Amino acid sequence: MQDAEHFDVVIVGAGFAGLYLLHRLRGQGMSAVALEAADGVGGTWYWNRYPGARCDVESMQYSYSFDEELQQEWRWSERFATQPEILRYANHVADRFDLRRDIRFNTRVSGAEFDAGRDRWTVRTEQGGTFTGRFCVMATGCLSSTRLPEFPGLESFRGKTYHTGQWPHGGVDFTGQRVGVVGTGSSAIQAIPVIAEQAEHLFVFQRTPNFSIPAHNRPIDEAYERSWKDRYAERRQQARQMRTGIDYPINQASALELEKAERDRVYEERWQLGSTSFMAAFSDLITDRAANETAAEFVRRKIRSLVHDPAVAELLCPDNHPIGTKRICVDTGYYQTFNRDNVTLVNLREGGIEAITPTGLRTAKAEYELDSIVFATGFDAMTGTLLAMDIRGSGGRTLAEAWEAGPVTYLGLMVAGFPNLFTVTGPGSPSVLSNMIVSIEQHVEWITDAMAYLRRQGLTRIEATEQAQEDWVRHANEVAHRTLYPQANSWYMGVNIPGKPQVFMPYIGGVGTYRQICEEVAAEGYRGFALSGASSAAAAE
Ligand code: N01
Repeated sequence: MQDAEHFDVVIVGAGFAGLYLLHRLRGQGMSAVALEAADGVGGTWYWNRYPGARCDVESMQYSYSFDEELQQEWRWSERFATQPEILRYANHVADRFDLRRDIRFNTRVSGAEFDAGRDRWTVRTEQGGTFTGRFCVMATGCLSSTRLPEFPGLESFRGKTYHTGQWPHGGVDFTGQRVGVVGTGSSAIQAIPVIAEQAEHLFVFQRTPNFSIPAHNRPIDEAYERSWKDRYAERRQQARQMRTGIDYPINQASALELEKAERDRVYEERWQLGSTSFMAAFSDLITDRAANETAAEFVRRKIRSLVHDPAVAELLCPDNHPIGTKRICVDTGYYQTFNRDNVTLVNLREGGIEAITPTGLRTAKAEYELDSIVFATGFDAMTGTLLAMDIRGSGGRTLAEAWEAGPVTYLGLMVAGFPNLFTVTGPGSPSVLSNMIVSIEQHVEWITDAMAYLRRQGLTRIEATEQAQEDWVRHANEVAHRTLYPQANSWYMGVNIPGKPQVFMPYIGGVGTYRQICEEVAAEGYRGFALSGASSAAAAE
């Protein structure tokens, strides 16, 4: 066993959260190390290298705002950046701020334990390392544990299999191949049009059709770039106050106030604008089923107009959830891809996947010969990565025990019984419902400010109280159930993982509102957190 290494803060993960944490903590004169399972920085953008992968938040907004020179100097090439460009950006940030020297790559954390006598965390890695810190921050991302359903016969398949979330670094050439894609979520909807251009034949295995809005991606021209950079401070500030953390036009009117023709004109404008701002066409789309249905039906009409074969179009029309209650997808030519001769949509509702065979895939209705299978089957979202580690708080209680009935947190930042352990964009915070970089910056700043506050006060421990956690969970549930979101079988609800407790995990109160609550909590001396000091010897460590 290697000797333990000691820091003020142990960070798990070197994605966008881990990188900014390192930078901020260094600025505060605190020692920190980031433990990263991959051999490079970037988190989500390191792993998700599937064809067509790009962000569905505009590049000018999906980027750090903490450094004026960085945001002025970095130049995005497209309205929606590709995965390679975002990864280049993450690497640029790591180099620019000289962060790599505090990152241990190829280092996967297996567990973390709180020592209540010394107010310190001991973090262990699969590689045999031990790291201790006054604080431990889980910057582990929300979509970092891939999910591959247990298809019988998977290991018998003689071709190649891939998961979108663990894509080979060298890329994959599907030329001349019969390819199957399982799943039709955001990842699949981006990958399918690109794979279809390469493969000899593509079979898309769909269980649930999803709503997708065109990206209308384009290169960023000088004028557009200037329209952001000349007013960056103001526009970033605006984004921080928005419900989603994205600065886009919001219509405060109800969808039901207008005549159909006028309402459709508004939807058409949004469709032309593209991307997730479609859901801001009216104010009541996520709270009123009738209003929501007008938007859903507009998109279904679009699908019917884009897809030539009426039977295929009908299969692609979502029919079992309100629009937006599963993460809305953003695509480039997704629906049109089904007009290609080399693409077949297979409806798994007529009979699901029974087995993977040595030569392909068998459903209850037919057998498909395949050279490669791409599983775009998603993630054990928000809690999967945290619960994969053996995390033990006060009295040795595990996080798995604390979250047996679903994740509970105070503000998505801390869990009662786990002092000095923070989660970035954890369950109970806006997280996956928001522009992740905006939420990451807010969390990192709040967390590091809290650490600095403790230090100034000569304190060594911060912990969410049971009461504050209970109140927050109740509030978060109430807000969620005022919306249509819990009506969908989504990964937000944990439905995609067998046995996972079904609770709505992110906080839907909005990024702006949430930020204000966090600021008030801090201004009131960290209301709802118990702050204390250890012995003077421990405090000096
Ligand atoms: O995963 P998903 P994802 N048999 O869980 C299907 C973010 N993201 O990787 O709906 C057959 O959404 C499953 O079917 P069903 C974004 O937040 C962002 O696509 O369960 N099918 C579904 O179709 C997103 O929401 C970006 O019936 C099975 C699919 O697999 C999140 O990541 C890009 C099955 C899984 O879809 C996750 O997206 C990509 C089975 N046994 C991702 N099991 C952008 O920023 C599962 N499925 C653009």
